Amino acid sequence: MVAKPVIVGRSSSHFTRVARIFAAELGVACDLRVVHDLMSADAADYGGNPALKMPTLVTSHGTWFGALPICRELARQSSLRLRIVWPEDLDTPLLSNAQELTVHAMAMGVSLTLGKVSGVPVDNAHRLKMERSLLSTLSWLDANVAEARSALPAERHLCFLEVTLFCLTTHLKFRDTVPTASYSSLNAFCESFAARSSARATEYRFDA
Ligand SMILES: N[C@@H](CCC(=O)N[C@@H](CS)C(=O)NCC(=O)O)C(=O)O
Repeated sequence: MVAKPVIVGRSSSHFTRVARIFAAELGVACDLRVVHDLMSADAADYGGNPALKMPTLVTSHGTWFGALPICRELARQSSLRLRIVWPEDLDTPLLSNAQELTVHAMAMGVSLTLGKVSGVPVDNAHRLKMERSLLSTLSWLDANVAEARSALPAERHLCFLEVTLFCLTTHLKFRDTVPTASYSSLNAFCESFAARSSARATEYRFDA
């Protein structure tokens, strides 16, 4: 049993940052329990997640696996009544595809980073395909981010699509996964989102 909710994850992880930004925006104080060994095969190191993935949210009344379920639980726990745009609210092809491709690119980023640290050769066919997939997904997102954002409800406080897009784009730069300088629309969006105190409080860094 824990008094204060705990997010199990890493300060360098983009899915963890999504959860932490939601926690900060929603005013739900959480501790971070760092997953120190990325190669650990012990679910206990990931807050009990048998998939050996982070983030996990551990609270006094239950444990949630994965960024989106965690964000939903944080919203339930929050006393603030924020207007949040969730993936199921994205009911046009443009918005729905933007969300799908953002989460896909995040998963590609995870696989490419793990491939790099575990020594997958640069000319490995699957690695090359993942890189191609990531780059073409980023081009699509860059071309569509402005129109997609202008189609979002104007009165929103928080939007899962925007938070994931921010965490994705900034993480690619942080980990140098692929060059990002040419994605001017994505970078412009990130610059404005980065001014939020939730973004400033969760800047990527490698945990000690
Ligand atoms: N479906 C999960 C995916 C989480 C995920 O891929 N997390 C990465 C860190 S950003 C991870 O656990 N990486 C370690 C690994 O894949 O071994 C979510 O939405 O939270």
